[in-house]
Amino acid sequence: KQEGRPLRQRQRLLVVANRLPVSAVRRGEDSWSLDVSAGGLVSALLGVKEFEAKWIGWAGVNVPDEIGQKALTKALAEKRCIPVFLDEEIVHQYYNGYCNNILWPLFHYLGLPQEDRLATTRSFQSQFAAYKKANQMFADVVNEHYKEGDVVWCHDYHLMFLPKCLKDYNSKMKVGWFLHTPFPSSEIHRTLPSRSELLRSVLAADLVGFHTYDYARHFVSACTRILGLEGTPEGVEDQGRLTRVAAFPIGIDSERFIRALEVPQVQEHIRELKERFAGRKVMLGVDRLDMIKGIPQKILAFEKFLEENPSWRDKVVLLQIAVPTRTDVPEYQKLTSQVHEIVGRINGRFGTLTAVPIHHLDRSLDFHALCALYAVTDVALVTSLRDGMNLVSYEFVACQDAKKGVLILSEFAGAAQSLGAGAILVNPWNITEVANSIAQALNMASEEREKRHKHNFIHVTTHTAQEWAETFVSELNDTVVEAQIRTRE
Ligand code: ADQ
Repeated sequence: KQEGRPLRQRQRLLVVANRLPVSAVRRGEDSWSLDVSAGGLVSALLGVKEFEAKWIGWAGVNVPDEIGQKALTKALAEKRCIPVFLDEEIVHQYYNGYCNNILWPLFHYLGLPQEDRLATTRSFQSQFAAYKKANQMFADVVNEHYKEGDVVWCHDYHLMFLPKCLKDYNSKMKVGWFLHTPFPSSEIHRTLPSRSELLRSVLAADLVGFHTYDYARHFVSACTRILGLEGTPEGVEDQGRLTRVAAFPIGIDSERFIRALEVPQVQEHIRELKERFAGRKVMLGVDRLDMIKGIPQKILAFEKFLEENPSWRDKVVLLQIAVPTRTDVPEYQKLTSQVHEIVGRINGRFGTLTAVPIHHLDRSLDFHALCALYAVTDVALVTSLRDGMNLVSYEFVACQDAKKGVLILSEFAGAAQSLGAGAILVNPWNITEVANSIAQALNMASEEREKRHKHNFIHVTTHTAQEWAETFVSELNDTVVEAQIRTRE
């Protein structure tokens, strides 16, 4: 990665993502209440001070009437957000269908949907058509608000068709695209019926970014093998035009977590949790309830650990906080019941009248409660089957400077490449290996814990979300400037 050169003052950055960072609730015909989420991406982009960032995306609600749309647009403008209105049918076909049922599992090596092949093939075509239509609707809104000199940063697998739509409008628009998931091996990507069209569209961007060098390499291989283009150390070349491809590993706003630990409310939570679990080691899992997170595998590994280590049975507790997502997709409903069944069985098997080994919560926790949990944890268990990066592992490390707990981390999470030296890396499919790692983590001597924690803490506090955003945007600016110089020459 290049060192960021000084950025121009107050250039506008249009951030385009499927979802806006707000939840909108309708209070009346023309009134809305908005709740701005304080996730990593939001704080990362607020941190890029040289830019005036505006968000463009879907507000997550269906607003069929003009009065409602106008009122929501006005309310969002105060939060520097611009809505894209998608109707229910488009959301069903584009978001639940093509994005979450096709691209998401494919990019995480879970393959294309296999049941009822014919129906899938038919719906595949209509879902891809809806995907392109939705991307065009995003492009229309970007184009309407774009001013010369703006930089446009498109996010994630929902918007792979967007770079092409934008360049069709205006070839001089500076367009970057970043993928938050893994990009799979080209052998996986080539099973996708729309493989070439999506690759070509992404290549229309000036800069294409991934979390890890491996994902970037897979993308370049897909372009060379499937499209027959030339891969260079800089990216992909097509008829003299270079699309720069590089790795930009994301981070978190670590200061926000570290500061939170000083808040009286968080300290009170910490005291309560310590009291509640006194005499027991606390193990923690925090995940969206998604098949990629390997939650059943994690719980089965914990069961195996209890089976093989009877002396630990009343001395350790696993807290699994799993926030439900995509609840209208049947596979996610099945996963919820599967997890409940396994947890019930294990608690029945190893629980006593006064204590159970697993506390499983199907919900999200507020920021302060989450920080307190991270702080009291002895061992965090991140066992994703695949994960673009995994920010939970970063958040845990940021909150552990006092305790110096152990991170068990899947080797298939992007974070394994940055936190691997401090964590215990595991293959989440190997239940015995994960069970042994739990024993290793719980028995680890304090000097080793300190050494491992220090390594990871330095990484998490220096490779922040803000640095990630600045580097990407600065490199995007440079790429386009270079392209313009080439044209002038
Ligand atoms: P996600 O798949 O959502 O993100 P992750 O990176 O772990 O995964 O981020 C999840 C966020 O949600 C974290 O900030 C976490 O604190 C929060 N969260 C999860 N469960 C929660 C709960 N029960 N209660 C409260 N908060 C909860 C996608 C990719 C990742 C990539 C990120 C960023 O799948 O691989 O790291 O984008 O690029």
